[in-house]
Amino acid sequence: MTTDVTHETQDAQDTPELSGTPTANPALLDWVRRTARLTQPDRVVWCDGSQEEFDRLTARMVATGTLIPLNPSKRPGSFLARSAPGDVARVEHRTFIASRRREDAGPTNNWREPDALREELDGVFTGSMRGRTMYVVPFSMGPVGGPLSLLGVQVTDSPYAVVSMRTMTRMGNEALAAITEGTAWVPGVHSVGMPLVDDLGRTRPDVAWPCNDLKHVAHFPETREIWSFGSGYGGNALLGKKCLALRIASAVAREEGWLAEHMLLVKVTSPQQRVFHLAAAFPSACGKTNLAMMRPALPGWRVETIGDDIAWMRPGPDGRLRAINPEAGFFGVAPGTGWSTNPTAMEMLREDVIFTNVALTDDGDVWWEGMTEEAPAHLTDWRGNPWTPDSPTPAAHPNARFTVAAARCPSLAAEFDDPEGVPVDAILFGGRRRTTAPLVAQAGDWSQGVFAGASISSERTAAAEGAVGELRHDPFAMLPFTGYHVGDHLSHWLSMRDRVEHLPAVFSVNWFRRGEDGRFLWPGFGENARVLEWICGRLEGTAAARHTPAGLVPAPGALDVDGLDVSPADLAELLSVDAAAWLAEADQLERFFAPFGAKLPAEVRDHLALLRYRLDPP
Ligand code: GTP
Ligand code: SPV
Ligand code: MN
Repeated sequence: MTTDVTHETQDAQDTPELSGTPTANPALLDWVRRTARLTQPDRVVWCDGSQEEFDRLTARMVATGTLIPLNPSKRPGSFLARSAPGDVARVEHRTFIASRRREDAGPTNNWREPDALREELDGVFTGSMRGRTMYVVPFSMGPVGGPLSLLGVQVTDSPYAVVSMRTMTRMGNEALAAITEGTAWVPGVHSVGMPLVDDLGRTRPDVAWPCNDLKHVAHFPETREIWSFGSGYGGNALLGKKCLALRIASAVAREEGWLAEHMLLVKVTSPQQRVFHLAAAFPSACGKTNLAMMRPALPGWRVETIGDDIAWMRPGPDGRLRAINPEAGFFGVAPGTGWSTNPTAMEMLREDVIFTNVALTDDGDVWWEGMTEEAPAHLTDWRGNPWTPDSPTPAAHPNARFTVAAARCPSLAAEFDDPEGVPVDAILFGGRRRTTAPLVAQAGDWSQGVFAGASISSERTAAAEGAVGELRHDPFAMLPFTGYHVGDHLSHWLSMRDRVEHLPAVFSVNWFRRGEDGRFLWPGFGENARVLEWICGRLEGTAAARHTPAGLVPAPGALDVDGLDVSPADLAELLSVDAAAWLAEADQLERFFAPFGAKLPAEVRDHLALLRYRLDPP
């Protein structure tokens, strides 16, 4: 699927000398100039974030085969992108944290010595944009100028990254205007790593999804820089998201006394009109988008969306933890999203969406596994091949994604844009566990809550390269996203006790428990409102609980299962804490914590001992 690219000539500010640049910020100009000298693009374009710019770029990507326009009568304003088959997910083994001291990156990150990494990056980025346009993309994570927001500038040779950044961040002129001389901003250099002109000056044709087998997703938390090479996939290429808003921001947050976390953020209103704000950390593809957009199955309850992936939480002047969603859009998992599981998302996806690696229907619409119960008789799969329900491979890639503006979300809360954020009442930690972890358990206090966050483990999903289904520890659902030592992350969480007067309550949840026959014991999705009701009841002091070694679970009758098709035996299993399984869990945790060494907070070690003591009193 190679397409010859006619070289773009219609861009206005198109000389590498940067004539007519829309900023006078010398540091920014100097950085752009140096980056252009290194990567050697044909031209440099400053992005303004306008609709005209978006239309121009998408039209060009349609012409080059990067985007397929969908049928406007089915899916107006929408496009399908098909990535290269090897560029479909985050590349954790090629994601690097560079710090002068190895122990500042910790045992769970791929550490690199900064000078050595810089030299390596200089090599791969030299001439990497030859024959292409380098776009300069100014953006803000969080409302521009907000007290919890951060500014960034991404340069990229990927127009797909540009239009995605426009949807996912506050991108363009307003952000650029905020980056005045002396203002802090995070630079990010991104190249798909496929120059169109080689060292000898020979040209080669472009392809629909350029990328490189060699990938680097590199972070320098000490100097607050990002360098990403070789991939066009979201988490590797949209630098505002995981690279800035989690890996760099988590390090900034540690220094400044706040939290940058892999969390959804929702506003929950009870039938009595009591309002609660919940933040929840689940690993990738484990239900954040679903919970963030949940339509409660319980009458009178309302869930409104603030964020579905990232939350920044700072101690507020009111003594509470105040949170924003730093993003401006949703980059969500398509498979499994259907009218029965997430009708809000289905409505949100009616128009103005960029889909990546889903299947194409014969009438120019999209389809993925789980969208409808029955698959269409014929499709074009995510690789561009004919597909029928008899085909041995899925029609959509399991990590196929949609990119859509938050404004399109019908359940978006009015507080979404509030630069001051919302006060967090409860934090939920969860994973995908077929056994062991109960449906819901409350931590006795903040310290036990930190232990619960540190103890998350989950079956691996398709969101990152690797074996799907394998159980792995994923503390705070941040294993691939913390920009510093994981043990310091635990200490930092514990230290919030000294910074926040009214701390949120902490709960663990698990929607994924299965019976011996393999079926889910809990119906999940909208029915998870029953768990939220119990959680809100705990906050109000009205819901009853019983003690288990793993925390407080609903007392008999305290969880509303009225009208639910869950047998008493299944319910008992869902709320059970099996001593043998939990002792094995404790052993695994001890092994996981061992490489943290002296960085494992004593308090966390004590909670592990206490867990064992409660499970098996001497
Ligand atoms: P990232 O965007 O990768 O960070 O992930 P996410 O946590 O937002 O993932 P998402 O909500 O898109 O999770 C998608 C997967 O979780 C799909 O396979 C869903 O079907 C499944 N899922 C979500 N909620 C539930 C639930 O309550 N029960 C069950 N059984 N599956 C669920
Ligand atoms: C995740 O993998 O957790 C995502 C998608 O939210 S990505 O932005 O690609 O990391
Ligand atoms: Mn995520």
